[in-house]
Amino acid sequence: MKIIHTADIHLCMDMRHSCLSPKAAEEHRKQILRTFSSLIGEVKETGADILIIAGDLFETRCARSSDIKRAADFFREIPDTRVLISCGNHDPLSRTSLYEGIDFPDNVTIFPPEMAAIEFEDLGVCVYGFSWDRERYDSIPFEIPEPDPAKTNILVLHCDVTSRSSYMPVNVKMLAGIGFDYVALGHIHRTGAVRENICYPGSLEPLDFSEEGEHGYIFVDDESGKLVPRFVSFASTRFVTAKLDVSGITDYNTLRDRAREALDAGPDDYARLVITGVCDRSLDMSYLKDELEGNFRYLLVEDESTADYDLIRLYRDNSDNIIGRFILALMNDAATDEKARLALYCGLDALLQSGGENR
Ligand SMILES: [Mn+2]
Repeated sequence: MKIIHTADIHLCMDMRHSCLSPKAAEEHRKQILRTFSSLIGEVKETGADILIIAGDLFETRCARSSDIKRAADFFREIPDTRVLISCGNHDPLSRTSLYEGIDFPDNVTIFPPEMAAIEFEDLGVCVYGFSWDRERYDSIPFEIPEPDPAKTNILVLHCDVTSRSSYMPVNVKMLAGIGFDYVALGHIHRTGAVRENICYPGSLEPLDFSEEGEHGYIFVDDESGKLVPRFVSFASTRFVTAKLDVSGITDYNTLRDRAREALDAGPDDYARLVITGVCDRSLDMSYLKDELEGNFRYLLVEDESTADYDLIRLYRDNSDNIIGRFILALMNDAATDEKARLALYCGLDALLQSGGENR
């Protein structure tokens, strides 16, 4: 028996928290749909008996019923695979849910908002699952079922595995002790096995710069009667962040070359470059974006650097006010102490912003 376990696809998400431009966000939204379509191809190719979607298939606030219909049509392409959907906090099965009123094919089961068991006698498998019908659960709203040792038992849960959470906190130790052959989790967007047979696949495609690293799904295979999960990298994009300390860099070519070196990303990736340190006043960071953005799917440059001030001139122009006194107090220490230097520059940033003095 082969199972493909995915979760947190967030189809239709508008990416408004992603820091991408509206155009890049729209492109990523389409990419997520393309990747989901490829996953359906993967189901066909591997001949998976079961496709488990452990919550957040959709971003309900952005989806239209035609989008849900599109997903239902995808499932029509894999009639021999049992598709089991557990709704999560982003696509809860409420009365007004878009899942209602869409005609899903016979191979699809959407778990109800109570713990339910779906048995496939031909496979000797019983799959337990639950759909959220609201956006928060401070505790588990059901008893975890007792599995029948004569069968292969799988549990599907969209939940958190920390002790305190508003997203259905579940005690992993307790869960591991119950004896399920496999527990298919959803909700955490980074892939990881919390126990050998209790896994989060993570989001199928990463959704923003907080979702670095590899993304994909979990392929579960039956090896001599034991279910063995294996992560399969499947996403077409990566979100990559690099930090670049520009202290001491005085010419633009060096800045550009260091930025290139720092960004370990390619044309399919979303790249973010965070500029730190003390920046030479003559360097304009906007050139960096213009010159490098063609190397990536999208480039975000965040300038967190502090400007390198002309202290002598600034002191001369402000010797009779607080800016001059501030420079005088820190200037000697700043010559030898990096912390004092940063304190001086950050303080000047704040003072000059409020006082209207030029850099
Ligand atoms: Mn999610």
